[in-house]
Amino acid sequence: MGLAAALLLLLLAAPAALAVQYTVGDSSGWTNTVNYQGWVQGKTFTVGDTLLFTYGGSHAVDEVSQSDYDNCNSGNALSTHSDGNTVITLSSSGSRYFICPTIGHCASGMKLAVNVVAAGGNSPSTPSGSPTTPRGSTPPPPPPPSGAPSIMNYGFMLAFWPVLGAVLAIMS
Ligand SMILES: [Cu+2]
Repeated sequence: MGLAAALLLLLLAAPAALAVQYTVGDSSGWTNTVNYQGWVQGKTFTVGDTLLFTYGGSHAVDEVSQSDYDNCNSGNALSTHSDGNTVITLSSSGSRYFICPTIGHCASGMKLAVNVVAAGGNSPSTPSGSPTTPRGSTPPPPPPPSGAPSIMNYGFMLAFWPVLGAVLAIMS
């Protein structure tokens, strides 16, 4: 009983403790040779997770609005980082947009949009009210069905209990 309760507590507590740090571009880092639309595919960014941008002196990280992301405009950046090792905490649900302000880099693809979902796993309500799904937010495919083994077990149980009953009846 104590062990079961402890395991249950662990299961309940674990999701909150599992904040993930994503290194943007993985080993390539934040540079102009990575397709960041491709990099976000299949990843689920949850409130509390962090993005780590690693980059050399020719790059920087500007967080921008969606329209400035679309237009590669760094003139109204919400925040600017150029330390080469920038950690951004995804502190709320919704979309976040990052571009490199170096001339030509954003236009050549050095731009990152992430959709951050609430820790409970629910999709955030879109603040703009737009019904369109943001790019890269396609949910992952469901896990493959694992029904076969349990069906086999069920069949085994169906066969097992009458046999056991017969054996016990014979023995008594
Ligand atoms: Cu750059």
